[in-house]
Amino acid sequence: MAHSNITPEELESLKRPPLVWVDGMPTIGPFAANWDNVVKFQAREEDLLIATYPKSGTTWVSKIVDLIMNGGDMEKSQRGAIFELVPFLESAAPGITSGTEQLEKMDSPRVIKTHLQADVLPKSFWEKNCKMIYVARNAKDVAVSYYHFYRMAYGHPESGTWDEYLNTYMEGNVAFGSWAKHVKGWWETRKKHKLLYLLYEDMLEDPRREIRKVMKFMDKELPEEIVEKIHTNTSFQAMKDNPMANYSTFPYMDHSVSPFMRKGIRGDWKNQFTVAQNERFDEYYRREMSDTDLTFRM
Ligand code: PPS
Repeated sequence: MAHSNITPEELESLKRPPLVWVDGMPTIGPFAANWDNVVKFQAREEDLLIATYPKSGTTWVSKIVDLIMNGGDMEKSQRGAIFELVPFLESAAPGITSGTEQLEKMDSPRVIKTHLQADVLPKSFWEKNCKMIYVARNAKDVAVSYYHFYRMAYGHPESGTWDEYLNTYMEGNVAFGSWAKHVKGWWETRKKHKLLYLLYEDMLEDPRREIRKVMKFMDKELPEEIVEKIHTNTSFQAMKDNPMANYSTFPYMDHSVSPFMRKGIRGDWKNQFTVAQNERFDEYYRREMSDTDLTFRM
């Protein structure tokens, strides 16, 4: 299990820790306490890393990868919650087995989740030439999803109002830092490393096509009916209804504030941004993304 029992009183006292900067990147307070173990983490050649900026489709692609590894066998894929099957490398908190501890005990092949910026990733992943899948999502929908996640996942600092949060996000003072730095850093990485760069919006547009891309990258051939099964079992509604995928068994979250599986759509930012906020954001976006050929569909 990824976490042991923790009393409601203990949980209460651990809520809303401030962010801590490690290697120039802001991270969740308690994660910093385990940072040495992250830096010296020993990747193995057969590891598959799933890297994302938060709220970009991590859980979705994790479930797809686990199903592909298990030939589409849904029963096998239900052997544990997604955060147990695909441990979160840098996670650490009282009452929870840290990601590094979980991974050390795990047999190969391991699938590993990280939100670290490319330049902060432990060097053993590069040395072992591990395969990596990166998923990026457009900056505006991420901002909205992340805001609601801050509200419901109390390992983060208080979100403040939406307007305050949006400013903090644009400043890069949220957990795992600047969205722009993250997506650009990993985009550059794909030029020199075995990295499959996926877009959340492409996954929404044609999930079967993206599942096939992941299969190819993993050197797995599966018949079309299995692709269909994987697609069905990883739809937003299927994952929302699945306690092994929807984080309902994870502590530190209050799904009554906002569910982890919230909307799963593109363009929800239009329901959240005011016209003025959108103008401010577009200016930020032009500034931050002027030096890259990476483009997004908002
Ligand atoms: S985390 O906490 O960073 O690991 O979150 P992450 O899994 O990256 O992102 C959560 C958002 O992804 C949406 N989601 C999905 N969308 C479409 N289809 C599927 N199957 C799916 N699974 C998760 C989830 O709803 C969050 O987005 P929002 O916009 O908040 O709904």
